[in-house]
Amino acid sequence: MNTALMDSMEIDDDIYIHKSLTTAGLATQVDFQKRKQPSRCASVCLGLLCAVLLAGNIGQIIYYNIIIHCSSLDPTQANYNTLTQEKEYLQNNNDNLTTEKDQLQRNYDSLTVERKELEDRLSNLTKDKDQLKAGFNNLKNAYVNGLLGVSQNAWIGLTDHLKEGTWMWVDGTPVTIQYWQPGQPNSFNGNQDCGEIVQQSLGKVGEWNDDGCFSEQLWICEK
Ligand SMILES: [Ca+2]
Ligand SMILES: [Ca+2]
Repeated sequence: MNTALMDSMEIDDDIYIHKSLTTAGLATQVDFQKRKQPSRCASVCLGLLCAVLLAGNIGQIIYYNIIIHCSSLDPTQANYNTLTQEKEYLQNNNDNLTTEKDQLQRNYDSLTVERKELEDRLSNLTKDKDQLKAGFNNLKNAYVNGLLGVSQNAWIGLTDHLKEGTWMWVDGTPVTIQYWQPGQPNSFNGNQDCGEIVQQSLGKVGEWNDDGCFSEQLWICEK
């Protein structure tokens, strides 16, 4: 067998060398193949490790590109978050404004009640004032009437000389309370522009009449 020959020898998976080998050569070939087996296992393991690492890298790329990258740059999500914050801000503002509105409404209602009370008080005071003024004028007219004798008349400072039918006191103040006799003033013959008091029975308020300012008679003035 030292001279036995082999027609071919497998050096690796793809290459064959045609060579005549001796027994020693064959032993060398067997030793070579034995030394070659760990190298092939290491290559396989290295290949598997590379595949695992490659798969890991691909997974990381997918994770960052699809999950993290997409979630962080998703404009729809970002807009939703922004709109949610704006909604909460506007809701808080709306709540504050509603509270202020309610407080202002309560203040307005309170002021409305106070205003109505003040208007009622003013109206009552105005009525009291008018009643006091009417009472005072009655007393004053009755006092003047008491100064006159029976059937006696007196000028009291009334005139419509400036404008027919518009009576005022000679100092220019308007006449607010009037005591005209029934049917007076009648501006008889168109020349009655002065007012006089016509004496009434004692205890009554004197009544007024318009007469011609040319008539000479008693006059009474208020200081
Ligand atoms: Ca007149
Ligand atoms: Ca008259």
